[in-house]
Amino acid sequence: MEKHHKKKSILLRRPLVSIVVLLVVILALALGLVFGLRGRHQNNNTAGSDSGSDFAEAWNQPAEFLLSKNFSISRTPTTRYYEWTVSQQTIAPDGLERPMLLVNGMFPGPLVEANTGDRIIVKVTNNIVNGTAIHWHGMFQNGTNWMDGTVGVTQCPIPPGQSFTYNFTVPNQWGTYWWHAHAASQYIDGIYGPLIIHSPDEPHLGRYQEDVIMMIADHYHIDSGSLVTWYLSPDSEGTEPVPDSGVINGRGTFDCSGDSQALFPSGNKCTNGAPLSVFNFKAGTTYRVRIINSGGFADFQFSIDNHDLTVIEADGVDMQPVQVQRLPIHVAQRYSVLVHANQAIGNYWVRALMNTNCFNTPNPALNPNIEAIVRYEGAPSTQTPNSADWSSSAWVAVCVDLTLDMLKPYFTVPVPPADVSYHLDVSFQTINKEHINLGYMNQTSWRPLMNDSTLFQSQRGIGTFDVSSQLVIPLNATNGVQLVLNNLDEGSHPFHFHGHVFHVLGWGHGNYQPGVTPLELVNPLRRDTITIPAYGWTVVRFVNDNPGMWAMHCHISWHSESGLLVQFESLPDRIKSFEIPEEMKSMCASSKA
Ligand SMILES: *[C@@H]1O[C@H](CO)[C@@H](O)[C@H](O)[C@H]1NC(C)=O
Ligand SMILES: *[C@@H]1O[C@H](CO)[C@@H](O)[C@H](O)[C@H]1NC(C)=O
Ligand SMILES: *[C@@H]1O[C@H](CO)[C@@H](O)[C@H](O)[C@H]1NC(C)=O
Ligand SMILES: *[C@@H]1O[C@H](CO)[C@@H](O)[C@H](O)[C@H]1NC(C)=O
Ligand SMILES: *[C@@H]1O[C@H](CO)[C@@H](O)[C@H](O)[C@H]1NC(C)=O
Ligand SMILES: *[C@@H]1O[C@H](CO)[C@@H](O)[C@H](O)[C@H]1NC(C)=O
Ligand SMILES: *[C@@H]1O[C@H](CO)[C@@H](O)[C@H](O)[C@H]1NC(C)=O
Ligand SMILES: [Cu+2]
Repeated sequence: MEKHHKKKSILLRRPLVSIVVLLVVILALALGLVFGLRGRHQNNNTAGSDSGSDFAEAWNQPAEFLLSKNFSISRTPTTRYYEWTVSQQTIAPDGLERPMLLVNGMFPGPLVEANTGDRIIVKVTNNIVNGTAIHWHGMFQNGTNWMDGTVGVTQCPIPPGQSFTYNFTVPNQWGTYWWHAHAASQYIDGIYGPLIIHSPDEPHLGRYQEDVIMMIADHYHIDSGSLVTWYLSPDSEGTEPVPDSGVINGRGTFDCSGDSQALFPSGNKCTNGAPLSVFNFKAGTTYRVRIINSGGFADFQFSIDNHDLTVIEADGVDMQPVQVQRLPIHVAQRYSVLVHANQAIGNYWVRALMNTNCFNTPNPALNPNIEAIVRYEGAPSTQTPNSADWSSSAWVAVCVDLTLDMLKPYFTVPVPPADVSYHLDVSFQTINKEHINLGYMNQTSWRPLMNDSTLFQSQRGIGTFDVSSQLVIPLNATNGVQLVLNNLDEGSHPFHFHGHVFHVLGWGHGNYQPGVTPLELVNPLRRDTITIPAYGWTVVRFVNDNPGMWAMHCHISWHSESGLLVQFESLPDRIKSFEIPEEMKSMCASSKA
């Protein structure tokens, strides 16, 4: 196996054979759609489109994303019960129709809202053709690792036609989270939504009057399965699929004439002038805006014209307030910002500008300026904003997070010692024979087990895992763990750790030089998703006190699909005594290897 670095062409080459393969896949999908879904376009949700052709009248801002002030923030635990059905439906989020995978017909999917201490129960019925699973992004799942919803790691997929009930508590965290499918690249096709945990103990509770969610995401006109097939073929030469557009709370707008120039023209029905999301603001009110990057690939720079943003939370961790005008947010990260409606009555652009510098090929169809509208009460509802983008605030051309000195946690938590330390390299390598570019954590490129999970294997005590596809690091003792992550690749990677928050001691460009680069050991940033810079490094620590099999992976969907995932087997002795519901084992029996 000869390995060399990811090869990238300036312009994407698309040999005819690649297009033919893709068209065949799309055709197969379209046939499935015709037979499976015709006449099922109807849906009665506020956030969906009632039919592909009439999107304009059907789209409404999901009302529930303006978090109800009627929600009682309380210390009295209760159970929040949800029933969800995952199905394929054709909608046109940006004006172009395409089949999507949706929960209860909604895009984004339903809000999960609870208090710290509550139990969350979600019965998920799978009505799509493939197995699925739902991950509760950022939840510690302490003592319920098997509810983490990660195919091949903590469960087998929920088979088509079957249901599975997730059931977990949230004893010691609050803030802005989200949920999404963790089976193949399915969340890119629409299976995601917000997960908000409140608490009377939130330090910034008294600083705002209203609470609103903005889920920003890149959007593709071709189903993700076809895009992954292409990406993991020699034709892509390691170039990721670049989005066609983007959405804020499920809405965007696309110039239909661009479809024929797209990297992958869809040929689908398209209507110009799809409406954008509108956020109604009242002058004088302070809003907590919860920004969630629920996309698959793109890093965004978020801003609201004329309005400063005061960051107060990152990935569920309260921050000391810090003011910015432009906020970089990578895939799977979340921020809460305070926005004071202190400007003249009017309409203002909300901008989520995709950082196209971080794509390695352009998509001629893409307008990277993804927008929504803040509309003050009393402003004309027909007017397009004529507000101007911040000129004073620097645009950062590389995809990196806010610097560590800007993100200081509100509550200090002692940094665990480096009782054990692991070094992991992130790279892409081409397998010579097949000319396929795969992601590697050290020398392992992850492939999900489909009829088993590493959690179940650990419980059965199989001893060793298949190192060709599963890099599992056992962590036997309840102590501090340090990870040195070196990125040998030319792209940045937003790494997410299930079940934990990282203490981020430092990051930088080039190779990490122990002892040369000082690490932050007093109240460093804590969060669950960190961006490792291109050809850069990050040093993190965490406490190994949460038993289970935990994935740590790049959240760029194309990259996790290509293998950038490592697993930590925390406290294997405790895993042995997990009482995992029998029905989870039976889901393995009915899934294909
Ligand atoms: C909140 O409560 C008020 C008064 O009880 C009621 O009028 C309103 O409809 C409620 N809003 C929501 C979103 O439930
Ligand atoms: C959820 O889990 C709790 C604790 O194990 C259990 O008592 C309860 O019956 C479960 N509920 C459902 C609907 O599975
Ligand atoms: C189902 O899975 C196959 C294999 O991964 C994939 O090619 C296909 O696109 C998936 N279909 C849907 C509707 O997600
Ligand atoms: C990963 O590879 C590096 C470099 O070869 C090595 O030092 C390190 O121990 C490996 N890490 C693990 C967890 O195996
Ligand atoms: C963890 O425990 C296993 C089984 O007891 C043992 O084989 C392994 O060497 C231990 N690893 C460490 C790093 O202590
Ligand atoms: C998990 O629970 C154990 C006690 O059961 C506790 O010691 C530990 O701090 C918890 N960890 C997290 C991340 O919640
Ligand atoms: C998964 O499938 C393979 C091949 O059919 C089989 O050998 C293995 O026992 C299965 N694993 C489980 C846990 O059922
Ligand atoms: Cu990545």
